[in-house]
Amino acid sequence: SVDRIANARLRDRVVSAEAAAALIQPGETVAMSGFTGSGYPKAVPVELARRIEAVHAQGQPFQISLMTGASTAPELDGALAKADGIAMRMPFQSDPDARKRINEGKLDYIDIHLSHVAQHVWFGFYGEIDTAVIEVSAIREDGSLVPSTSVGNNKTWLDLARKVIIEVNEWQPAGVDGMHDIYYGTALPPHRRPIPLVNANDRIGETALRCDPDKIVAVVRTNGPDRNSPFSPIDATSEQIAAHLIDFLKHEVAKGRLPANLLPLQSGVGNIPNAVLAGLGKSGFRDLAAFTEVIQDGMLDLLRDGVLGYASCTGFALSPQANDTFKENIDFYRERIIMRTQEISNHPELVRRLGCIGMNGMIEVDLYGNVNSTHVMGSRIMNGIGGSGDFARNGFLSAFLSPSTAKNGSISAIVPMVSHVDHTEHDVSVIVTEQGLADLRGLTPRRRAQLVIDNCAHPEFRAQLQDYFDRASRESYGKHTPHLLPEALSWHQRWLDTGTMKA
Ligand code: 0RQ
Repeated sequence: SVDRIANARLRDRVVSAEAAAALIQPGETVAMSGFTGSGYPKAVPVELARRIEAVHAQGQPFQISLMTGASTAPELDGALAKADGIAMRMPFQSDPDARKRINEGKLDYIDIHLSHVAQHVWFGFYGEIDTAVIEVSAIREDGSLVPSTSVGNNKTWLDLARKVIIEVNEWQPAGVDGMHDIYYGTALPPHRRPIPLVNANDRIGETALRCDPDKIVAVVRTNGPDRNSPFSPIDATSEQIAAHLIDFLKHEVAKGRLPANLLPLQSGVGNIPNAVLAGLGKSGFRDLAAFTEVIQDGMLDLLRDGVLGYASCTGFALSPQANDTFKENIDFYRERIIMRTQEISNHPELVRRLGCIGMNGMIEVDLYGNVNSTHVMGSRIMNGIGGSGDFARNGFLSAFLSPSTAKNGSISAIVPMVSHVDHTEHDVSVIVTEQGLADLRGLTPRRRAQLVIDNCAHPEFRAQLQDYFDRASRESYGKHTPHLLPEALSWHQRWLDTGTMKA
């Protein structure tokens, strides 16, 4: 087969993963590729974790600050967290070992909007980047780098890092070449210009990443799969949530507020968004478009069936089965998928211009529509805000989806006051649970509260929410957004004390 490293100079820099990892020093800020389990480096982080453990065994300190696109995999976040090798992590992660350390207060984690990462690093808010470790699918003869299954922040990492380690992963399909669109027109304020993208499938950039070859200190050959975790089968709750949302979208079309083929869809990852996509496939919609961060199984199916004409993303989250389909039909998908940098896939200017429809999961929502996407009981982080805020704040409308209860019915996802706020009442259009849908647009806080109780709350918690709302409406200091302050977070405290939010 053809050598994936077509540039002779860079072929001479091929070393083992161990030798490459030895180039990373304690205290460095290391920026790696990877977005929702796709396109992350497979070998160097594992070797780095091994080296960190060896140094720790000798009683010496060794930690790095770690930045990526979004979540990665056990071979990256997991290995480095287990080795206690991460001092600071940003911007999004979902690894159980890293999460545990973050929640024990042993790992500093900074959770920011995914569209902010590149520019905040450019602005200098995170200091200098010492090393970038980037997975690619190939190196072209001219030395340009063909990304693999995610782009994330790779352009920024390659532009800013002092030294660069490239992993060339032969497992990734060679046919991804041509799927990417790397925009080099970003500048810093006050020199910014409009981004020339007006349709979700416009190409505005180049198909490969540029990198100064003098900065590339090592090239490592790998051959390993992306994380590719399977989705659970779609359950009844997810199906009901999906059905309510799809009915709503049809209603909006009937009212003339949305075109018959809707507006570009953004979908979070997880079983519920996947169920929504499956539902859309059976709903009669055609010629849909996606302008989103992540393509998961459901979107590949919609593309295959022609329900979705094309999709723009920055990464994938596929089951092993869907990944096989993707690889086998790469020529088909390359015509229909455009992978962008995450500063473009999530750009507020573009999300606003295109009028995206955001559909994301949540932990809890309060009576007035404030949404918590990240923290259990106000303090324990689950994953992070990811791109949900980029789309909720800037899209045409934003829907937040969740079962009405969690933890075997002991927790109500509808609470008097959220214990942490990621999306304020001003950025949330629609709430959906398996009970029903609350369309909060154009409603005052008190009317929103009644609708959320009536349409979305679980029957086991409805009377208790109504009682809180009625008493707050009578006794609250202000009657615009009624609250009983000593009680507003008492449901969470009760769960911590007794194991249930039920009074
Ligand atoms: O925990 O596995 O320990 O039981 O949260 O919940 O119901 O499986 O739902 O996988 O869709 O995740 C908000 C976390 C939902 C996700 C969140 C517990 C529940 C379970 C997962 P266990 P489910 P999902 C694009 C968009 C933010 C990022 C985002 C998320 C676990 O959607 O991370 O939107 N969103 N990115 O038990 C206590 C509650 C709970 C609760 C759920 N009210 N109280 N625990 N859980 N609700 C993608 C990117 O940006 C990259």
